[in-house]
This record gives sequence, C-alpha cells and structure tokens, in this order.
Amino acid sequence: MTDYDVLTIGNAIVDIIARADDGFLDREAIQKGGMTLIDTERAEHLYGVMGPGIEMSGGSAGNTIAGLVSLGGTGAYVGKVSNDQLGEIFAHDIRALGVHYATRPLDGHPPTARSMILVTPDGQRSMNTYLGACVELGPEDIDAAVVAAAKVTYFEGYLWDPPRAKQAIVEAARIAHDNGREVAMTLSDAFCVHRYRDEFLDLMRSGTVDIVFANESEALSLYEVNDLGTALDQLAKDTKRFCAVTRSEKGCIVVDGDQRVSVPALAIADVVDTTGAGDLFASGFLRGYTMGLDHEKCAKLGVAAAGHIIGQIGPRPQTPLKDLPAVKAVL
Ligand code: GMP
Repeated sequence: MTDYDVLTIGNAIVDIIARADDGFLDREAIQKGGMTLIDTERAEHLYGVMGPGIEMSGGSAGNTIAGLVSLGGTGAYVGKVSNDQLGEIFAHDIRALGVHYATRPLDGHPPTARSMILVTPDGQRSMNTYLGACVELGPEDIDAAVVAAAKVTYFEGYLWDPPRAKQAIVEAARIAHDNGREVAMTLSDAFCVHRYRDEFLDLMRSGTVDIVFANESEALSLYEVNDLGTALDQLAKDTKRFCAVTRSEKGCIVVDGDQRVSVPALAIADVVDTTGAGDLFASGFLRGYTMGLDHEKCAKLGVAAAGHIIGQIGPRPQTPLKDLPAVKAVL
C-alpha cells in the first residue's frame, strides 16, 4: 500500500452554482452564508426558480483533497455517490487528479447529492444541499488499509447530518490512532455546530480528533459566546494538538496551547465567489503539516490556496496550486 499524506471523508456533492441577488435569497427564505439541508421537493423548486448554473464537483472534504493534491500532496477520499450522471462526474473529477477513490456507488437510488449554491454580488455563498446518496455512507465504506496508510485522516462535521456516517468516522479514527496516525476535523458550518455541539466537543475532549479547523462563527457557535478570545482559549484547552481558525479577510489564527500564530489573508482585489475558501485553507494547511512545516508556514499555504479559490467561480482549483507564487514562496 502506498502512503497517503491525507485521507478525507465527506459528503460527496456536485455543486450547481448560480449568481443571485439578495432579493432572491429573501424571497426564497435562504439563510445567507449558511448550508441548509433540503428535501427533493425543495430541490426541484429551487432549481426551477434559480438562474443559469455551472455544475462542478464539490463537497467540502472533496474540495480539500483536490486542493491538497493540486499542491503536490498525495491523497485518498471516501464519500458516497450513486451510479448516475452526477456521480460519474464526481468520481471522474476526483480520480483525474490522482486521488485514490474507491467508495462503492449506490445503484441509482437515492441519486447523487447536489448543492444549489447561490453567490450574491458580495461574493458570499449560500448553500442548499440535497444529501441524496450520502445518507448511505457507513462503516462498511471505511478501508482500514487506506486509513492506516494516511498520515492524517480528515473529516467534515457535516457528516453528522446523514444517519450512519458518524459510525464510519469513529471507526476510521480508531484505525488511524491504532496505526500512530492523526485525525483532523472541520467544524463545517455554524448551524451544523449548533446541531451537534455536544458531540463535536466530545470528539475533541475524548481525543478522537487531534486537529480542528474552524472559522470564526463556528468557533463562537461551539461555545455559545460572542467573544473570539474566549472561544480561542476554550479551543486551546479542548483540542488535543491544535486548532486553526479562519477569519475571512482577517486571515487566520492557529491556537496551540499558549501559542497563538496569526497570518494575514492575501489582499484580494475582487472576491468572486467564497465557495471553498475554508476547504482550500485546510488543503494548504495540511499540505504544509504533512511536510512537517511549522504553523506559520502551514497557515501561509492555507491563505494562499484560499485566496486563490475565492478569485474564481466554484471550489475546485482550475490551475495547479503548486505553481502559485504565494505557494512557491513557502515550499
Ligand atoms: O476563509 C478561509 C480563508 O479564506 C481566510 O483565512 C482567508 O485567507 C480567505 N478569505 C476568505 N474570505 C476572504 C475575503 O473576503 N477576503 C480575503 N482577502 N480573503 C478571504
């Protein structure tokens, strides 16, 4: 078995990305900046009323592994699609990057997940996700040899929405730790944190997770506080290794015991679409981490990858990230 830098596990989703104004979000009662789960009926309605879309493979952890490989790392992915057209697109895109992807697809039902992502003129993205085939991900989809071969196993907090994926994660974390590997998670979304606050805190405090990625609103939501300093102090206590907190245009801060490492965001002239910013930050950070770099260099790779992705539409890099000047400056 070849070694992998990172294995990511997540909801395998194809994004349908369209521009929309704030009036559209209001009329459709869409939670701006968030991820809302929708059923078939709502998906059909939204698809019917939204503007012309661009389809692109997505899924938070899928984006993270795509970015990591684009930065020159090696990776594997676990996530459930169906053997329908969107599923074939998802599988093609991730394998074409050289990511090991062997999760057995469903036989057509439920169909592959899709997220209708509305991007407002300010570049903010609002996601409406139909989970489809993702609800079938379970412990049987975890390949112990792949987990054992990955330096870091990384998963999404979003996996607490489907019913059995959490069992897959607990199993993967056990295998990773039995093999001397590390486990990382992203808190995913402030409302997701609200849904699973106690379970996420338990994953951290029990040491099931070593490394945590979060943005500011997720960190505040986790501790139900309004003050970032308080949340960071709590994160320092609750995370086994360290926590990387992203702050949009304010960059990021890595919290590791008493140590705080801040790195500014890249100056971006035009924020086109923030879809994937946090995912690609994790790509950059983990690329550095699995090369043994210090927190500052990891964070610089994170903001470089994130800064690139918000200058284009969609969460998958269209040119190799390893060639970016801000990446070359660190590697
Ligand atoms: O959100 C994750 C990361 O994406 C942040 O740490 C920044 O590096 C980057 N990012 C997200 N939103 C913005 C933004 O509005 N402006 C800039 N310059 N960077 C952003």
